[in-house]
Amino acid sequence: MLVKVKRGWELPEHMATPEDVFMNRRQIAKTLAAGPILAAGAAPLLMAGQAQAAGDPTVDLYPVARNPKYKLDREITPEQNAISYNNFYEFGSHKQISRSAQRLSIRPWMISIDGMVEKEFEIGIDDLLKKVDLEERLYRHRCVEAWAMAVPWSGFPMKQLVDLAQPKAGAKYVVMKTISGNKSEMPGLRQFWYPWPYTEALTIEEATNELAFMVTGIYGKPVPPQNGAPLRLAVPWKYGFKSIKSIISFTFTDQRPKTFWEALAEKEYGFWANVNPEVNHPRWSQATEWLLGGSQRDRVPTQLFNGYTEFVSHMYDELGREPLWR
Ligand SMILES: Nc1nc2c(c(=O)[nH]1)N[C@H]1C(S)=C(S)[C@@H](COP(=O)(O)O)O[C@H]1N2
Ligand SMILES: [Mo]
Repeated sequence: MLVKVKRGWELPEHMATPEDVFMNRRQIAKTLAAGPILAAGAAPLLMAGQAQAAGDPTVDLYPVARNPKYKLDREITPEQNAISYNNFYEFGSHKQISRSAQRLSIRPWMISIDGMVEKEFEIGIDDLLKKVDLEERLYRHRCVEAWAMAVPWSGFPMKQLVDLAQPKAGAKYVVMKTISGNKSEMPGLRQFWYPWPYTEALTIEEATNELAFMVTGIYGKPVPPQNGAPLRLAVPWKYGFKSIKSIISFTFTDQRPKTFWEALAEKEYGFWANVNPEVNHPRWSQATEWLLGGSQRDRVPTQLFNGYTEFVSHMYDELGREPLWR
């Protein structure tokens, strides 16, 4: 039987919902018992991960020229914070997954473009990189848990991928999925109560908005596994969970899918997920945020659409709750 458990010891910014809803006490006990074993096993992997980063076949592509159009209102987050405080539940439902993520094998990496497209195809990440124009962009990132960062991503506009895919006229959404299945590479997948694979989606209008960015690099280097190698999304006007990592498929469809967090708790993590300081999470305020590298006590105001109103407000009602095109 599934019992609703309240975990009072959790920090408010911890995304506790799925465990609250789906974990029973015995599962919690098992998960806690497994923790130290996983941590001990991860130690030698750091070296392997460093070797992999050094051997990334795309290392010579970076740095790429910065597009000056996308400006920040704050300092760039120190690299060490952005690459060591992560959400990537496939490696565990806590922030310190950067070591264990080094076991993700990122070559070969095939990406499937399918569904309502002129012609379905698969393409390897290195071939895809030859067909797109890489640039660097400074973007803010706002997690629904109320931490935020500002990072230099490298990558290409998602519109270039949509153009390559040639969606049919009736397609309305593009659904993206994260690699899954290999539990020795991704130990978090053993948490069977999550609806793997991690799935996200945008409307085609959102996906072709100039801000929607496919990330392949960070801080002038290939993006490391913990941040979503070799291909992840950055949609900075939405809460961070929309920015799906380590993508292996793009499916064009006229049906709105159930996304990963929406399937777990749709009232807390809805489909649109536009950053909005006036709509609180049921268990904490979204009015302010704290910056990675700083103190959780130093809060800065959160902005509607995470400050990207000029680029995206035309797509939604004035509160960003619903799209206008429906
Ligand atoms: N596949 C996958 N993508 C994911 C997540 C995840 O758990 N799995 N977490 C999301 C959340 S909640 C956030 S805030 C960002 C975190 O990105 P970062 O670790 O690069 O800061 O990744 C998003 N993409
Ligand atoms: Mo997040």
